[in-house]
This record gives sequence, C-alpha cells and structure tokens, in this order.
Amino acid sequence: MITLHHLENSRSQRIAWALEALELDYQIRHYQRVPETNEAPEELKAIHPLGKAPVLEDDGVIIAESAAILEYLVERYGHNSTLKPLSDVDLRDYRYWLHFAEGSLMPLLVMQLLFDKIPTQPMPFFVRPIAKGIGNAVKAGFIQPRLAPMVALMEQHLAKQPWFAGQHFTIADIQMSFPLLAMEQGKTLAKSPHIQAWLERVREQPSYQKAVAKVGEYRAF
Ligand SMILES: N[C@@H](CCC(=O)N[C@@H](CS)C(=O)NCC(=O)O)C(=O)O
Repeated sequence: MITLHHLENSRSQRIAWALEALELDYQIRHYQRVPETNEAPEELKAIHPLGKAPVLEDDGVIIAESAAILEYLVERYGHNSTLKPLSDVDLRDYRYWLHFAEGSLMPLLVMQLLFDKIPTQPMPFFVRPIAKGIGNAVKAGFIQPRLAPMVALMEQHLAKQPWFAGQHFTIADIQMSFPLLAMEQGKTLAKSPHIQAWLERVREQPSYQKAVAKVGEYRAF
C-alpha cells in the first residue's frame, strides 16, 4: 500500500498530483502545521528523521524529497505513462527543471518569505523599521537580482513549448508547480504571460484537479 504523508498546504500536493496522474491506489495521512511556527509536527519525524513533507511510504520503504519521490514513482509505476520525457532533448530539460525547482528557485523564494515575515514578528516597536529596512535591502540587493533572470528563463522556455519537458506534461511540471503557484500568489508573475498560460494548463489537468480535491489548493503564507 502507498501512503502519502501529507503536511497541510505544502509541497506534498505535488505528490498527490503525481499519484493521481499515475492512477495509483494510495492513502493520505494528514498532518497539521504547528500554529505558532508553521513547522511540521514532531510526529512526522517518526516517519523520516528530518520531519519534512512530503514523505512517501511504499510497502515499508520510506522516500523523502519531492523530486526523489516523483522519480521513484515514474520509475516504479510509470512504464506506460507519459509523465516521462519522449526525446533526448526533452530528457535534458526534464532533468534540469526537476532539479532547478528545489535547487535554485525554492531557496530564493524561502529567503524572500523569511525576509517578508521578519518585520511581522513580535519585537520592540523601534526595531521594526530597522528589521524592515534590512529585509528590503536584502530583497532588492540579493534576492531580486537572482530571481528576475530565473523568471525570464522560465518565461523564455515556456514561450517555445507548452510544458517544461516538451509537448506533454511530465513530473518536471509537477515539480515546478509548487514554486510557480507560490509566485503567482505573490503577484510576481504579472509580466510573464507564458508562465501564466502554463499555470492555466496545470489547472486544467484532471489529475491536478483530483489531487486538489483531496489535499486542497496551495495557499502562499
Ligand atoms: N526539498 C524538500 C523540502 C521539504 C520541505 O521543506 N517541506 C516543507 C513543506 S513545504 C516542510 O516540511 N516544512 C515544515 C518544516 O520545515 O517544519 C522537498 O522538496 O521535499
């Protein structure tokens, strides 16, 4: 039996989408975030030592890291599926975007989220403008100059083809869905019509809709 250990409002939505796309039987074990900190609850550490979501359990085998789980699923269950690339060129893109999502894009988005949140934390009133100023300086001087070329790269790529790895959607798109849904809600994709069109195609997928019905739509914090 396959169990998806799903943390509410998290990257594990990706795995629910893949499980639906592969038409697999699975159960979901739901975990709630700790209200004060938004962290995963301690009980998830009993499944995997890092206690992060997603975690997949398949016949007693535990797999963590979204991309590793997605690759495991297509390798084990996706022989006849179209979730894998069709050509060598598509394979190169597939690998690139599968890694890019968590290796390059997510670290910047997490950093941005942290610097947005810091000034909202409890602190003496006279420190708040200083915290805000430091956050704005880091965002303008470090995050934005790195994020803007990434958005341009994704936009140029999706101007050439409908999906990240070719003419049909693959697990590379599933992996990319989390950061791009988060960016869309942060209103940072207003000038990226090809990324927006890709997000519309994502929402049109019946497997995506089935996953959302089970685990909910991602809401940026
Ligand atoms: N690179 C990992 C990131 C895992 C991760 O940080 N997951 C978040 C959920 S979106 C989490 O568990 N956060 C709760 C916490 O850090 O306590 C992956 O893609 O699986």
